[in-house]
Amino acid sequence: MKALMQELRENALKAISGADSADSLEALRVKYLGKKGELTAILKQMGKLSAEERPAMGQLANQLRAEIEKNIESMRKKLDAAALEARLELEAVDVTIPGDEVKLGHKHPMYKALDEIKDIFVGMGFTVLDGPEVELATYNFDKLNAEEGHPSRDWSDTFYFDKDSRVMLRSQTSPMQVRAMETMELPIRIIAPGRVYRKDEVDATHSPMFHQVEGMVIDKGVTMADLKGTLNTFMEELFGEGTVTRFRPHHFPFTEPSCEMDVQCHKCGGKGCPTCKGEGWIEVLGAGMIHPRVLEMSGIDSEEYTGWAFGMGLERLAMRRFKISDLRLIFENDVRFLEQF
Ligand code: 2NL
Repeated sequence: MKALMQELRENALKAISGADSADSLEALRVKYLGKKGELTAILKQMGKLSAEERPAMGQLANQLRAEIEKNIESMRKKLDAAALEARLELEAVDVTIPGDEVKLGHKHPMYKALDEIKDIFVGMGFTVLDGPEVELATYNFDKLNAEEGHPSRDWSDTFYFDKDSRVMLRSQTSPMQVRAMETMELPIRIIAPGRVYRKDEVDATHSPMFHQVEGMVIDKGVTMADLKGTLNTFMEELFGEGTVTRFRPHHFPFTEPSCEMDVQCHKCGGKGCPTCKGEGWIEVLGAGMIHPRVLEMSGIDSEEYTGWAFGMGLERLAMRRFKISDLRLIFENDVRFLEQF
């Protein structure tokens, strides 16, 4: 029996040291120490031994079991460590390798200018509106007091979708303001920025698609003084404190009286230079007191309420703000141009 156990020990320890996985290790444990394993088989022969021999043999068997278990356990630890090592190696990340460069874009200069404009008006309590670019002539012209035959309604100026000239690409963002007058509760303080379309040939100052920011205030007791005060504040916020402005009389069908607003040339301080084409002043927007008929057409009592409105071209403002010389640069989206802002 002793010889059998000796043989089992040698075989078992050799097999365990050669095991290559937790599974094969478990199989060896069953093979040698399991209920139907080799050690059990040997112990079954204990009956053949004399009473004096049995305790010593039993002790030997227990020692052998303990030794094999210890070997299995230490081999299991070795295999676990090796497996972990292998996984770590496989999943290793070299944090010193330079990363792939992520090319981040940024806002278009014109939309940067628009963000500044929105911030200024929101700061003065205005709400920013958004609306459709395909419009009804009713909202683009009729309700703005631009009656049939008005030059801006001409087919050579406006993109129509139908032969009756009722559906069109909006030529100004006023339709949104008309919808606001019809639906919003008074008083109203809004700006309406967005794309507008007119049949213009492309050159350094014209494009068939451009951007406008319109705005209006309607309340009881609103006067031309509010118009001038608000727009002066706006220009100072946008172009800096001390910006000098002036208002000249003008004509629009939807406002009465109407005016245009100029900003004194920042380059020459009003003396006249190439930037202001020798004028000393740069025209920045059109504005006026909303025509009573326009208020009435949208259901507002012009005896009780008055209001003022303005409209300005966003591209021209951005060109001035960022010293851009040609309108086409704004739309071509040449990265070499855009990267400068
Ligand atoms: C310009 C002039 C202007 C308005 C737009 C407006 C809108 C409504 C009622 C009354 Cl709903 N007026 N808008 C008023 C005055 C001038 O734009 O030169 N834009 C580039």
